[in-house]
Amino acid sequence: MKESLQQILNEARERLEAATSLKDTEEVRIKILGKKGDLTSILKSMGGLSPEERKELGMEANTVKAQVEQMLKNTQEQLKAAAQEARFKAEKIDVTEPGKEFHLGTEHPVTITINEISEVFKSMGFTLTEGPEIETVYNNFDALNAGPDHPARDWTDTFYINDQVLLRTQTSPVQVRTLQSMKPPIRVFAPGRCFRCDTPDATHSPMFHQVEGLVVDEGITMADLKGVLDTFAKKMFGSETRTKFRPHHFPFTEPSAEMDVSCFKCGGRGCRVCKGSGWIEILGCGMVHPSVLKVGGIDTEKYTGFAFGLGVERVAMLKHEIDDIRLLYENDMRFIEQFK
Ligand code: 2U9
Repeated sequence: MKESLQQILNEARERLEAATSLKDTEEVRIKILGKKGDLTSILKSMGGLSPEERKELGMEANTVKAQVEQMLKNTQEQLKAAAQEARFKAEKIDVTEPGKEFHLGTEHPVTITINEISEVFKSMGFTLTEGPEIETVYNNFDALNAGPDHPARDWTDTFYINDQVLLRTQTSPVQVRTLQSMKPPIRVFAPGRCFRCDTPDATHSPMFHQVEGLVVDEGITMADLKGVLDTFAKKMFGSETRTKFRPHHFPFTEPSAEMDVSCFKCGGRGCRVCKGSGWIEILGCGMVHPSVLKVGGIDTEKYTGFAFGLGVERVAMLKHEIDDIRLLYENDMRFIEQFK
């Protein structure tokens, strides 16, 4: 057995000296120290020896084991060092080469405009609200007083998912949810994505963004609407901005109006941006229709409210003199980076 131990040690030495990879060293380890390895077999077969022989041979076997382990460790370290050395030799790094350009994205002009509008309304005490883009037909149309034959309901104008669910065509359903979940005083605004079946052209996109607002409290009148929206216009387009309100019609507001601002480019003299008129149409607004307030369980004897809605792309395009809405969705960095 002593001879066998010596042979094991010699074999280990020879094979490890010849090893060229970690796989070779692992094979040596398994052959000698593994569960069915040569040394393990010897240790197992020592049961039949006398106690003295077992003690002596045991000590020698342990010495051989320690030696093999040490040789394995040394060889593995040498092989690892050699592999690293070879890699370092093979890889050449040109430290004088210029680094890769790090391209940091910029905020999208639609995001910038939403943020600007949001800051103005927040400064006037409005709270930001959000809701789902997939809505019920009820929240998008019925609750907003759009009768069963309202043209906007047409499947050619609206993306229906089924006869009760659609992609919201405006952010108004967010305020319907607000009316149903909050008690007055209410002062919220809702920016978000909307969808309509429009063929894309220079002024239309099937996906666009709106910001809508809603105020409900005791004693709210058209004067509050005009005051808030005139302040918004001055904060958004400059303190010299003047506003005018023209009568209009929406199913969800009565009376309804559209608000024009004096042209922020020419100050009202007439230019390309205002198409020579001196005025630019910016938003729609009105006093919330009592039927809509009732849908939210609001006591219409006690409370009144006003609402408004504006198209974000339209504001961004006017402010930055962008003449084609499609430029906003192509995500060409050369275009987007101009709004940093
Ligand atoms: C509730 C009650 C009333 C939201 C309003 C408008 C007027 C409006 C358009 C402007 C341009 C949409 O992007 S656009 O096409 N919107 O003119 N929106 S009042 O009125 C509401 C909303 C929710 C519960």
